[in-house]
Amino acid sequence: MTSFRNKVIYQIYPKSFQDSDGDGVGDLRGILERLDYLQELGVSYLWLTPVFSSPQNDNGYDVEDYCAIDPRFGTMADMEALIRESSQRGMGVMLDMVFNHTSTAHPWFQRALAGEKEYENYYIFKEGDSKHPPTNWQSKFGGTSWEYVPSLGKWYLHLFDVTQADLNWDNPKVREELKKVICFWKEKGIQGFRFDVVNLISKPAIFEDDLEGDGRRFYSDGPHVHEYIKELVRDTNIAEMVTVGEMSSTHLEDCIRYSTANPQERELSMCFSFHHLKVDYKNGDKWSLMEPDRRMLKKIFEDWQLGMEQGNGWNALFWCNHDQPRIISRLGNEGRFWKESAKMLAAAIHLMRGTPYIYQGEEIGMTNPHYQNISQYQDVESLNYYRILLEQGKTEAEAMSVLAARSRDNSRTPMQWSAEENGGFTKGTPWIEMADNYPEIYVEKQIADPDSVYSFYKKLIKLRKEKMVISEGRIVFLERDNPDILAYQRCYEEEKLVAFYNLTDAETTVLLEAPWMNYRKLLGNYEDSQQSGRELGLRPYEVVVLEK
Ligand code: TEU
Repeated sequence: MTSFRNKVIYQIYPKSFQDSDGDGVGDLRGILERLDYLQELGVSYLWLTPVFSSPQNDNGYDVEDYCAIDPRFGTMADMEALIRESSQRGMGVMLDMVFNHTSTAHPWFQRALAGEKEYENYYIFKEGDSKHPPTNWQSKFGGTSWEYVPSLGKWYLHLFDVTQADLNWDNPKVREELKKVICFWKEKGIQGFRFDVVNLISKPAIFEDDLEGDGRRFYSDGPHVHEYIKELVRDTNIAEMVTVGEMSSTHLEDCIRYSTANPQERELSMCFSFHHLKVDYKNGDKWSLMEPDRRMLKKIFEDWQLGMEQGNGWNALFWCNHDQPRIISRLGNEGRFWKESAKMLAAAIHLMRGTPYIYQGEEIGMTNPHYQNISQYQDVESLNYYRILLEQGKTEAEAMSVLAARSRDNSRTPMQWSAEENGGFTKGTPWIEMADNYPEIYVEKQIADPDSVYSFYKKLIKLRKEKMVISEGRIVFLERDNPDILAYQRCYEEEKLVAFYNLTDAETTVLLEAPWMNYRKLLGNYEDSQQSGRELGLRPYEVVVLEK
């Protein structure tokens, strides 16, 4: 049940991983070609973002048929081969269940539009006049979260794109339909599930304006969310599988419940929360730039690590995914200390309490692409906000610099495999432009190099499998008032680790406690160590991990 604690999960964004047929879009056969690479890296599960039949307005998070593969990605036979071949290599495939909403192209929504009352009740339709949306709630992608349907005289709720209509989980028929989807994929041999924005599924009984915000406080960790997740897990019998919920604007107390190890209260294996990735949002606004607040970052790690440990919950540990800019470009250094910062940031989360996730390309230190032109961006959210930023009075250059830091496309550039044209991703034209540094940063170059970022990730994955202190140990934070150094101790019975991370590009020192003087160095990102007596010197972005 807790077998995921010593494993590492690898996230694949299929559209940008490997193209096998030259159409510029990655596909399932492309993933098949790269399974040996993933096995060699040592990861245990492959989470694929949605490959279901979809109009692709939100790159597959707008699902039209949960039980069919989109032809852009391949066929059901390809998916079956992927499940089989991954399993032969000791890896399980996890699929991404987008159950908060469907595409408006989904037959359920189409039947609702055609006037079938039964299907109208699959979604959240509200009466109202065409001029006034039912509430002032905002879509996560900008603008109102309601769309008016003249033929019905009603509005429907879409927390994301206008083509992503929110499902009505209060309707038991909807819950039954979604359980069938889980069972369908379980029978195919899927080993785990990621649930997209699953803490948004339960909407309040009364819909009212949010006078303090954009509406999220009414539906994030909503009234029946725990009940609905428990029911879904119980009725599909997936309690023993690896499951992770993506929790948007969530609370610690709820995440403890979502991921509790208590079998009577079983919901999911673990949670993604995002508070640690908002420490560079000015006033909490993703579209206002600010230098990262490291004090806040450390405080969030402390609260969530200790809180989840005390509450017997479990964190998903991650810096990167398909919605986040690359971490090196954000908290690390793309220039002189590229390699050091990539390794330091990797160790910082891989040695914490939780299950680490690697997002494709993170293991070779991929960076943001530095797009210069708005035509290079593809993402619906980026294009919406570009327009909104201009409407707010920003210049084009200002809006472009915000996108360069914040766009989801920063992580969606193709995987950099080799020195070939397009990094070996495709023989055609990539659907989205490569990052500018693809001729320098690529897999082939790093595989053979024991000092590479790739080799360091491989070591971290191996260490987690070998050492109970990493997978099971308690955590205690050190250097708590020092904004520049993240430091913690892990303890499991007699095993002990102490880890120091210089989060900055300036040299600094820490004072070792007497017992640590006899510890041996387990891991680092500089060849030698700078220790004299009790003083340990830390160079830019240096990590030092000592073991008893
Ligand atoms: O993301 C949910 C989500 O709220 C964010 O990460 C979102 O991208 C961000 O708040 C916008 O600023 C999930 C998926 O990971 C994402 O790709 C989908 O677009 C979204 O749900 C809708 O399904």
